[in-house]
Amino acid sequence: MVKVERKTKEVEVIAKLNLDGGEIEIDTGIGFLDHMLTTFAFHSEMGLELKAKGDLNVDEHHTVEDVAIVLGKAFRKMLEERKNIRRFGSSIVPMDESVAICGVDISGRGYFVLEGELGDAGIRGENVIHFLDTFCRNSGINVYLEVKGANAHHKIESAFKALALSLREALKSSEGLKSTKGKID
Ligand SMILES: [Mn+2]
Repeated sequence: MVKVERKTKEVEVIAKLNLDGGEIEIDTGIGFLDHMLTTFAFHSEMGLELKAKGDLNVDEHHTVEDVAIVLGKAFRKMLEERKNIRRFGSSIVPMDESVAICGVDISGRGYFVLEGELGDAGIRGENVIHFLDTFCRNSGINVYLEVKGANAHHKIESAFKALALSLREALKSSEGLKSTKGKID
């Protein structure tokens, strides 16, 4: 289990992450983000306790960003102790008329690519993109995501589920380090 805290004049975040499972309890003050993070933790079979208190009177941006920074740093910390993993994972997750196609490489080099339009659901689509991009850069995880469909809630939720399933696969143990150069970064 790792614990990461971040406190700025805009947002306070505290997160406990356990890649091997455990309690899931999310309270960011943004209902939709709580829903996505709960779904993410549940389907990735991780334990995640995350509390954030941000300046939602301004808008959701700072809270979304700082939660992604903390979650990303928690992953990076956990990955330092877990080198022998499959590294790659992928999944296709439909949700009614929508579908998300996701591939991840736990490469140590954070990069996020999105194909498709998310649209606005409980939070603005641009903030979902900002969340995923910030998470990737802070965790060192490379995520490719393709989303199709009509309903923004479905598209975003299928994206979080697809990311969860891809990471669950990529984090499974392997024999030895999965890198021909002998180093992940
Ligand atoms: Mn939903």
